[in-house]
Amino acid sequence: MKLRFSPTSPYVRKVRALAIETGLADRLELAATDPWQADTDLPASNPLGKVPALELDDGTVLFDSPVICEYLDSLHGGTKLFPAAGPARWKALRLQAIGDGICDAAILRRLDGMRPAGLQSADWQQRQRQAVARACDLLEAEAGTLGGPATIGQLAIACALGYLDFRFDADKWREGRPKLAAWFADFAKRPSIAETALPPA
Ligand SMILES: N[C@@H](CCC(=O)N[C@@H](CS)C(=O)NCC(=O)O)C(=O)O
Repeated sequence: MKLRFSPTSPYVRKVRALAIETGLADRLELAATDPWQADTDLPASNPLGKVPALELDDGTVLFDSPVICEYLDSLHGGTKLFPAAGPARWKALRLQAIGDGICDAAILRRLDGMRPAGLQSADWQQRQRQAVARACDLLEAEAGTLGGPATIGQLAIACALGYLDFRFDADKWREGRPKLAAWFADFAKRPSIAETALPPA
């Protein structure tokens, strides 16, 4: 299997973290792909032009990261990171949606901030900043439920918080959110998170 990846993508990090958690990392061939390069061939694999994209040996290409993660989770016989059914499944998927949503909003804000000054929208960036702040507030309120066996939910949250550290360190998301900060400090010691740390910004 070939994983098309960018080293700074929090969604790619989530996939790689899941592969480590499930013992599948050795089965992933990593293919560096810059989705923003003008002549990239990425759209031939993923018409949406985004990483991660997972090219299977039969030619099938899977995207986006939740689909790739659930596919990889189906390949091993150990403890599943996607609970099969019931409240545990919805809890994990909801957490994944919060984590991925934080990344979505943070990336929209960053992309707008990279446009020429006259084309940027302070309102748009503020909207995304507030979405991230509200999601972090929710996680602080629910921090007591983040313990227990790791699922795709906690992996997604950890990758999202790592991305905030990487791109929006100045926002200091830990301020006023001591429980979430403590949970992240502990969870980030897992090899799957430590070994996939984003490069220096
Ligand atoms: N929902 C997608 C988001 C993927 C995504 O936005 N990837 C970014 C890199 S972090 C990308 O490839 N962006 C290129 C683009 O938007 O054209 C997922 O979970 O995989």
